[in-house]
Amino acid sequence: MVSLTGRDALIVVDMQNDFMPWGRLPVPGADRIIPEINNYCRLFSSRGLPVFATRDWHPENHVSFDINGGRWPVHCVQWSGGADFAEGLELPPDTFIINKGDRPELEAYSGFQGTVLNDLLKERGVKRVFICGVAAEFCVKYTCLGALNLGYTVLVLRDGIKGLSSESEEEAVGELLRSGAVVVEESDIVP
Ligand code: VGL
Ligand code: ZN
Repeated sequence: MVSLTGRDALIVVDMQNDFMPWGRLPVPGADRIIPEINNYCRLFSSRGLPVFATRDWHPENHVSFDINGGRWPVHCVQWSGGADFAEGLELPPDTFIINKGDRPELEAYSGFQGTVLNDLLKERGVKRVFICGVAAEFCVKYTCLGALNLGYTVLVLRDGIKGLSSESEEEAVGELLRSGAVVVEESDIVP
């Protein structure tokens, strides 16, 4: 069991329309974790704990797009509907929004890469981060590894992540466990 403390924060990774089944880079079943993530948002927010939401925020000429020689279909283009937070996602009004991948020449899977996320967490005295979102093998995994490298205790919310396939999702969770993350689900958290 895990009890929430004043040094905890929630990080919601890339819950945007383009990663939903109706989007341009769909993560199968990503919409099914929306209710769970809404629960986590309510839980943290009702305790006065900060909620951060990362957002893939690419310019049209981004290096990760297939049309520009990269490996992904065009997705999460700045200011497009696909880059909006997923329909049905209920982020608290005071959520800190962290844009990433906004430079044409740089891929940024981690929410810490090229952002002020670490500074904001430090300012708030956060020591432990609870991480959920998509895609488990990419932005969730690299955000978790980034947090571990920066010295945070990382709790992966197992019922709040979704991968491109269940096999690679499981693999990502295994890698995070071996890297020192803790894996929990909602019933493990004492509110
Ligand atoms: C992501 C592929 C490309 C992610 C972002 O959010 O996991 N995956 N850009
Ligand atoms: Zn991207």
